[in-house]
Amino acid sequence: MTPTSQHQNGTAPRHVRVGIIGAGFGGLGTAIRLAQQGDDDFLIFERAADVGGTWWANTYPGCQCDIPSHLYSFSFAPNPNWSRTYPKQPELRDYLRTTAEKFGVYDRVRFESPVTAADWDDEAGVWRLTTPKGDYTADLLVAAPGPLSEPSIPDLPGLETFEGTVFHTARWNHDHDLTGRRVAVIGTGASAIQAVPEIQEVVEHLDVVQRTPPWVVPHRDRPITRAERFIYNKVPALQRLVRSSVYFARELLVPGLVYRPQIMKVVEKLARKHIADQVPDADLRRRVTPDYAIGCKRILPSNKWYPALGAGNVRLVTDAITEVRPDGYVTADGALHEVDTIIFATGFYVTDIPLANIVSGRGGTKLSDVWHRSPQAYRGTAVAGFPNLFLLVGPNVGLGHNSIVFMIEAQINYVLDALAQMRRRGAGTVEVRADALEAYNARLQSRMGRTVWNSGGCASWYLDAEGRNTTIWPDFTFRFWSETRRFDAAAYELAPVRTAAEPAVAVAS
Ligand code: N01
Repeated sequence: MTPTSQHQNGTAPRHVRVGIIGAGFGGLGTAIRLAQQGDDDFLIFERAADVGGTWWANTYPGCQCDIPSHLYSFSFAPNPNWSRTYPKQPELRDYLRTTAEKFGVYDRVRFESPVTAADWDDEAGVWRLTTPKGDYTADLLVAAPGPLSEPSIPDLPGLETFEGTVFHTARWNHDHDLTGRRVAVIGTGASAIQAVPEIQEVVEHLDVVQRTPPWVVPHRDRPITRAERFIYNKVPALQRLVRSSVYFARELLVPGLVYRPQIMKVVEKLARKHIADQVPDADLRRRVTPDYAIGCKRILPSNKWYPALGAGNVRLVTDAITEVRPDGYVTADGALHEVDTIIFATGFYVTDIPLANIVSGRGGTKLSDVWHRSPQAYRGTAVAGFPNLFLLVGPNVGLGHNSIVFMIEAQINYVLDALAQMRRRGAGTVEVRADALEAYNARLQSRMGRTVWNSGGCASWYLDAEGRNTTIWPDFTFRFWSETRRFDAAAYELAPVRTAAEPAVAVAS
């Protein structure tokens, strides 16, 4: 790669070969791999004040990854010193920061620099990036904003009249002491089941507002002993072995999730036993037992959720909220529930990610106008009409059962091979062909019908407004890995580097 940055007396470069949006696992991973191969002409644009992405933004009490530590980390940066089998948010945030520093990419991050517009300039063959701290151009744009980064708060009538404190789990208000408060947590997804047991212990009263009960299984989280850590430090191969066994154990869920949902009955039995063991009250047991197939929504591990719901200061509310008033909220049965704090654990914008509103491709077409809230991409990475744009954890790359870092690393391989092939072929732009994208998605969607996500009888954020699953990868993850090992140039139009005066000419692929 020919460095095109203009490092002038330490001032930021205005043009880079690769612009990266987001300093979470995706953005940092891309940067590190570029740096490792000597391509250092890149910058990361991050809206937050530090690296970490999800693991920087989510600081709610109890925030923890529900994928084991040894697997939920970069393959090229194992951490033999994880303190728990499932990492808590501060440790993950620190891991990402330490890794960015160790691999020398930390100072390539432009903090508090959200990209507010990314426009493809067809004349110049570059992406024009607008940030509050200056404008940039980039030959290639790697967008890794995170699929779960924009909190979604339901539009409840009267919410603006509420006189207490309101916030979302992903924007936790640490200045608001919950001790002795009357609190409502709305939502019972992955974030709620981690936060509720923590805050239940300090609040005076807690309402947990449930629309759909989650399936919850026993959690195998435990501290990793000093002896284990010592061994991982001395024998790295052992840690790799643990990582692989965790990975393959998780892949064992795929046949049930994707091919034969009946297989998931085994896991459902475990979850039902968990309810029977932890919920003595028959009425509560009935109300927390889901009526859809397990796996249809993310399966949540917790040993603390049901005991928290059964605590004396907690009430499970299952009537829908109809209105918010200055002193509380009203449910469909007409009851006013007086609270002074409302915490939304209501998830994120997923199928209508805000990034799609700020990225414009050929002819100024917005990504959101192409997707119409039903995103699709080729290999979850490329979109026709958007040259030199690579999405990380784009459509249908998400997982419920295994580590997303695995998928991210697969996509990074793909992007790096695209760059290598562009260089080899003298290409200035790559753009996926519309027919390749369409055929890829037709194939992908044809497999969705029988999956538990589509057939399990639940409504989840995996499905878009039309009921299309645009979120989850419907196969073994090693298949995604093998499909993205090489950049398949035949699915793309490649054009040489050109000047404004020259028309685009295809490069032989
Ligand atoms: O969000 P969610 P989350 N009225 O969308 C409810 C990842 N994650 O932040 O099920 C009432 O799962 C909604 O109800 P329903 C993980 O991938 C990972 O908890 O739609 N309720 C649901 O109960 C996860 O899947 C970790 O009927 C309303 C809840 O809000 C993803 O983040 C930890 C409502 C939203 O649940 C999102 O999790 C935490 C309304 N109007 C999160 N609107 C790890 O450990 C929504 N709800 C890796």
